[in-house]
Amino acid sequence: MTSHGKIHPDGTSNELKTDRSMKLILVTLGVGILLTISILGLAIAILVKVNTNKSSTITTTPKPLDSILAESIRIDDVMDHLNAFQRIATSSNGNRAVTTIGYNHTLNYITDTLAANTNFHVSKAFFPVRQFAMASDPILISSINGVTKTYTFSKDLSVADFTYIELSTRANFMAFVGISVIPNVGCSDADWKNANPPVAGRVALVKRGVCAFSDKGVLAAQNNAAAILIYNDGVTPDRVQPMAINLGQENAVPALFLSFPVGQALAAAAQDSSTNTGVQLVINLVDLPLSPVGNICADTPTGDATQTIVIGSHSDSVPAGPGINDNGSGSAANLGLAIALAKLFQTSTYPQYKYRVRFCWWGAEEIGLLGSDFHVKQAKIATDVGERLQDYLINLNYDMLGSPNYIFGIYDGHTAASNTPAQALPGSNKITSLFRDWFISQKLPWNHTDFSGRSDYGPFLFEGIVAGGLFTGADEVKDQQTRDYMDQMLGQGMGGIAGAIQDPCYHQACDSIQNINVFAYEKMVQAAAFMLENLARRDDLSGFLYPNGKSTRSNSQSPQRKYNSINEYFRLPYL
Ligand SMILES: *[C@@H]1O[C@H](CO)[C@@H](O)[C@H](O)[C@H]1NC(C)=O
Ligand SMILES: *[C@@H]1O[C@H](CO)[C@@H](O)[C@H](O)[C@H]1NC(C)=O
Ligand SMILES: *[C@H]1O[C@H](CO)[C@@H](O)[C@H](O)[C@H]1NC(C)=O
Ligand SMILES: [Zn+2]
Repeated sequence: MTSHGKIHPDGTSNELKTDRSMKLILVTLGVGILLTISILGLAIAILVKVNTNKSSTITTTPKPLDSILAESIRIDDVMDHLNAFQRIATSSNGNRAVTTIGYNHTLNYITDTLAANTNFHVSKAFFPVRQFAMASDPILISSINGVTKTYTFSKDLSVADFTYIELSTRANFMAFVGISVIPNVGCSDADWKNANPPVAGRVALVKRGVCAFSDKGVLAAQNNAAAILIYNDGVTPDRVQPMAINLGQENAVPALFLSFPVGQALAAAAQDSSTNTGVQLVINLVDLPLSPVGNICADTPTGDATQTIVIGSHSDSVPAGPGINDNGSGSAANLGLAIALAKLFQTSTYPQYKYRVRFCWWGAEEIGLLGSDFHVKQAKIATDVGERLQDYLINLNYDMLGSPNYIFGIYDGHTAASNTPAQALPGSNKITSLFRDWFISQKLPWNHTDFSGRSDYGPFLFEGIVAGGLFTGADEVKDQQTRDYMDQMLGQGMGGIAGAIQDPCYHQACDSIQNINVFAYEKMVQAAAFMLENLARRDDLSGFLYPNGKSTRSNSQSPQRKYNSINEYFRLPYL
């Protein structure tokens, strides 16, 4: 997840990274064919290479998994769930994104399968999500000393002067409105207060950088800007054109994204007191209702509800594709784990756990961790025993477990954001070590991955709940050293492809059932099962995870939420 769902602190989106990585690969491979064909070809090449090599070189003696649950879980069963998600996507316009029928079918499949195979208590909680679609192309016209200029809108960002920002509110300026250039990059309230002329009632022009785009949007609204125009910073050639971004569910201002030259020219004109500069803008939206999105949780009927282990994965895909690796693989693994545990509990030889286990499928991860965030917010105000945040000991998160050019990635507790509550750190580091030791015992290669809170564990971690998880890679390129290390551990040729993206179908239509490396996926599922059993069999899990004691923040103590609310690139169809 360094790769995954990441927006850099300066607001660089995944898309740009993907773009760059793709360019790198295209150059490396010297392929001059169409981008889509290359992506598909690459995915197939990686899978063929890895799968072919698997049969020839992998050692045959399976290692004991050090976990009855891990031994009991069958990858074929997990693949059945994944195939079901693929069938749902195929029969639902190719994806399982929130607000689509494919998403509803996904939720139904999860609840029906749980009902048929477990005696767990299943609950669904719905929360409303804002949808966004443009009714017509947005319009941006400037007037500088009476000379008007109409800027080019295009969905092809390489030719666009500007583009819309998702979850912009509507605007229809009849007259030209003056511009206020926000000093620095508009990340502090002081920047906004120091704008001259004052920004209230004017259009704020602010450069990309330093903080999340949504932070700039919040400050624009707080300072009563009539609209916000964000522009690229031109620092490198790939930071010139406008960007497709999303300002988040809570955005309350009209917003457009400008190219660097357009933003710079407007800023220069607006700052020159001898000129009279204003803009007109029109942002016409389709009226869409709030869409209900569901979280599903399934609880073991036994175990201490005030000491709950939460295992989460997200149930939605991006609109671009079926989302089988991202994040069908996590969802199916979670389902497989829940069912395997229910089956074991029904045997007399497998004692019940001391702790309750709550398996959850979060909705709307792809548009900003909305499902897990909603759940944590509810838990913070809940009073029922077992539903309160204080009842949670740990959140394990599984998202993207079968990337074609995989790594065995373990969230690295040491890379938690600096504002993570201290009580969550020792336990999170222990989870990292436990996973690492398991991979070592299995003679499998392993790598650390980023733990900055940009997936569904983020809201838990931010409230001081220990977290951990696994991740096989998204839009990062596998380097030579990592490939060689994996080759050395797994057998020559098993290490995948150096210089290629870990999941070349990340957030694309080709993220289908073909996009899963079953060998890697099985290991990750086993690791997840090992972790659950290892934790659940401890006498004093709370003492293990919170050696210095555990408290849960009250609402008033929580600082403004600082994990990124726009963790994934998200674009609804253009209506
Ligand atoms: C999905 O289910 C929700 C909740 O039951 C419902 O309101 C919504 O209309 C459904 N969406 C579609 C596309 O069927
Ligand atoms: C993965 O781990 C190996 C062995 O420690 C190391 O050489 C390699 O640099 C790591 N790769 C990444 C991307 O961290
Ligand atoms: C899949 O789940 C993982 C773990 O929660 C998460 O990090 C990742 O963002 C999810 N995948 C996508 C595409 O969101
Ligand atoms: Zn994603």
